[in-house]
Amino acid sequence: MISSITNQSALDESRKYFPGGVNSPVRAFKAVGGVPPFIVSGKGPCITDVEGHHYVDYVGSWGPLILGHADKDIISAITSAAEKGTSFGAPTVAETQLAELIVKAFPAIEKMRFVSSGTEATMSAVRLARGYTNRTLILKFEGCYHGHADSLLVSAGSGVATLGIPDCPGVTPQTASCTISIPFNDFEAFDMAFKTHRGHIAAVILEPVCGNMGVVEPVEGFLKMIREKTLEDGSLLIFDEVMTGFRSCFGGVQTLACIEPDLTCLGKVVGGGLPLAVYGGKREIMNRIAPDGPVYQAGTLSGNPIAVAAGTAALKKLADNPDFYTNLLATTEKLSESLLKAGRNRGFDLTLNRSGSMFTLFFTKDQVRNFSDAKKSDTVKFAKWFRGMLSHGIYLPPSQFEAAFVSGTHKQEEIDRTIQAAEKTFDEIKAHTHS
Ligand code: HOZ
Repeated sequence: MISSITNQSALDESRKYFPGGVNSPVRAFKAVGGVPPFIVSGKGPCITDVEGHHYVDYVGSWGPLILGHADKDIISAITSAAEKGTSFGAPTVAETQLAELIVKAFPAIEKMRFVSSGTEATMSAVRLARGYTNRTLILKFEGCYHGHADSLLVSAGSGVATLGIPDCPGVTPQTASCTISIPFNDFEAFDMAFKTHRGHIAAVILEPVCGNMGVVEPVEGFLKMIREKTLEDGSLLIFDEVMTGFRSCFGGVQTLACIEPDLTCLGKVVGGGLPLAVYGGKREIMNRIAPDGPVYQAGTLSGNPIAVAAGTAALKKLADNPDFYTNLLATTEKLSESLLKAGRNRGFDLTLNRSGSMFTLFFTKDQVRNFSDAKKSDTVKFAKWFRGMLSHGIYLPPSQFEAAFVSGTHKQEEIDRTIQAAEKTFDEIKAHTHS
């Protein structure tokens, strides 16, 4: 049955039922063109589509799969949890055990709540910040993406940037006006925002390393300055570590940067590839959440036993392997530097931004330190690069404004295959440009 299906026929069918034929916009390949492969399976660093093509995968389900596809320990944890029941809507001991692991990795999280997606985590953290401070305004950064809650869809990255949607219809002007958005890495704009709105900003929310405008790291002192100013003004600092949480290291960017946010949002890796996310932070703040406090937030599938089992298995495996992150970093460094070299040697203007095991290749020779810089990248060239790589069996994020993710299962063989594909792709783009 599978052999008679093509990616095109699968897309034609799915378009009858889903907008764009997909269940999350970037998957439709609108920014890069072509037909998205419909995936039937994944193992380790590779995925296979309905036509039987194998790809080295650098999407990794958009970040969760740091241990690769179908990790045997995660699968066995999922299987044994499922055999005992798939959902109870009641507390389980397993939730507390996962919470203990999270607190060990993130000392700034004293108390937490499990939810099912990163969007739920950030949306709830923002509500809590407003409820706790009795203030209204939220400050975010242009090109940072914190899920699709109304108040956070202002100047957002990820799919919003990919599709060039400046203001999302359906978000009321009243809601949007409570979100201030300023450029990332801009000390002056931050200072000005706090001067203008002193005493009214409930929270500053940011990806401490951005992944949704492509990868962009904070410049020296930027996170520290934000921490100092928020403390001084009495507004909360929310780190959205949905992408970076258990990816940059076992304790996220906050551990590497030695910054303690008031609230942290986690997702992706923490769920081991299943829908689980977390928001948490200082006990005093989290005690404002219902039923201990009046800020309401709930969810039927929150703390779902299968997701909790998958997350626990993933975190235990990462915690038990002290060399995991060092090796992952070395692999990513080797791979990304070789890609950069392959392109530059062929005369392409490129900038590589890498943070841990996340990287983005921008088609510009200039530094990329914020969203305006990222938008200067030649997205037409990016699309050609993306399609070329796909045709040579390399599955990259189908947007300039996303991060590529490397997993612990990407080994020399996959790296070599990727570099060869890159050399061919750059040559082809060049030949095509000059013909
Ligand atoms: N917003 C996700 C990337 N930053 C994409 C989610 C998806 O398409 O699965």
